[in-house]
Amino acid sequence: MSDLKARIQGVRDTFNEALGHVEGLNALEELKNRYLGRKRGIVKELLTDLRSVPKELRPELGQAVNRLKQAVETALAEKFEALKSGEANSREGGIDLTLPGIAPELGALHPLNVVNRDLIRIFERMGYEVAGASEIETDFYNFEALGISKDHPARDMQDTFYISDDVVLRTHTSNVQIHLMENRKPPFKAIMPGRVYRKDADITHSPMFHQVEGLVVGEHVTFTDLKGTLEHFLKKLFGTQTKMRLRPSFFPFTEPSAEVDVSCIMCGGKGCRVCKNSGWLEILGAGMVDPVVFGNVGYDPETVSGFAFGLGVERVAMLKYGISDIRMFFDNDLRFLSQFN
Ligand code: FA5
Repeated sequence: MSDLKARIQGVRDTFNEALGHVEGLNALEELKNRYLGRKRGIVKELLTDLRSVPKELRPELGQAVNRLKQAVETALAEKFEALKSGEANSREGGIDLTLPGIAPELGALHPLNVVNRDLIRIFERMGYEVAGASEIETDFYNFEALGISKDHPARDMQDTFYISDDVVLRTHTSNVQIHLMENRKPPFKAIMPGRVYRKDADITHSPMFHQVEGLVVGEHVTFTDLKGTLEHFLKKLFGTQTKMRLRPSFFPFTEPSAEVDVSCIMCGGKGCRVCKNSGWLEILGAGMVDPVVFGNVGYDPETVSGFAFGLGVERVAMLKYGISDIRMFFDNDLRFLSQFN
C-alpha cells in the first residue's frame, strides 16, 4: 500500500517539475498525453494498479489517485490558458521575443575630437602633461604678460571679443602658458588644448575654434629641441614621408619666431590647388620663449630657456580630411558627421 502511496506522490512531483519546463503548446500537449493518455498515461497506470491493492485499502488510495488526476487536469488547463494568452499578446502588439530587435543608432566622435585626441596622444607619448585655463580671461593673461602691448594690432577691437575693458574671450591658448609658469617650477613639458575666440568668419576662419599650445621650459632648451620635437610630431600626425620647413616670423612672446610649414599632404610637395602650387602648407606658429615673458612670471631668463608653439585644430582636421569649408564642423549636418564613423 505504502508503495502505491509513495508512487502517487512521486508522480505529482515529477509532473509539477515537468510542467514548469513547458514553454509552448506542443510541449503541453505532449505532457498531457504522457500523464492522462487513455492507454499508457501515467495516471491511468496508477488506476489500473489499484486493482491489485487489498480491498480494504482501495477507497483511500482510489481517492488519492483521483485527487492527483484532478490536480493534473487543473494545472494543465491553467498552463494552456497562460500559453494561449501569451501567444495572442505577441500577435496583437504585445512583446514578441522572437522578432529581430531594433539596434540603437551608434554615435561617433566629432572629427575635431578625433584630431584633438590624436594630437594629445602624440604629445603624451613624448612625456607632455596636459594643462588648461579659463576661456574667459583678463587682459593681463591674454595679452600683457605675453608681451602684447596695449597698442599691438592683435588687440584690435576687430579681432577680440571684449566682455569688459579688462576681460576678454581668450584669443589663443597662450594664456595657459602664463598660468602654468606662475604655478610651476621648471623643468616641465605641457600641451594646452582648448577653445579660443576671434572676430573672424569666412570659409577658413571661425569665430570659435580650437588650438593646441605647447610649452617646454628647462635649462638648456634649444631651438634644435623645438625643431626635432615638431618634426617628430608632424611625421606622427601626417606620416613619415612628411617634410617640414621653418620660415622666420614674429610673435610678441617668442624670439626668434617661426611659421612652420609641412609638405602638402594632397600632392606630396609637387604643387597643387590646395597648396597654391607651392608644395607647402602652413600648419603652426612657434618660437623660443621671449626672456621678457619669463621675467613676467618670475623666472630667471639667465638660467631657464624654453620653446612654445601653437596650432589650429580645425586647420589640421581640414588638411587631414580634405575639408574645404571650416563651417562644416559646426553645422551639425549628420550627412557630414557620419562620414567619420
Ligand atoms: C597664435 O594664436 C599663437 N598664439 C600661436 C603661438 C603659440 C605662436 C606659441 C608661438 C608660440 P595664430 O594667430 O597664427 O598664432 O594662430 C594659430 C593658428 O590658429 C593658425 O595657424 C590657424 O591654424 C588657427 N587660426 C587662427 N585664426 C583662426 C580662425 N579664425 N579660425 C580657425 N583657425 C584659426
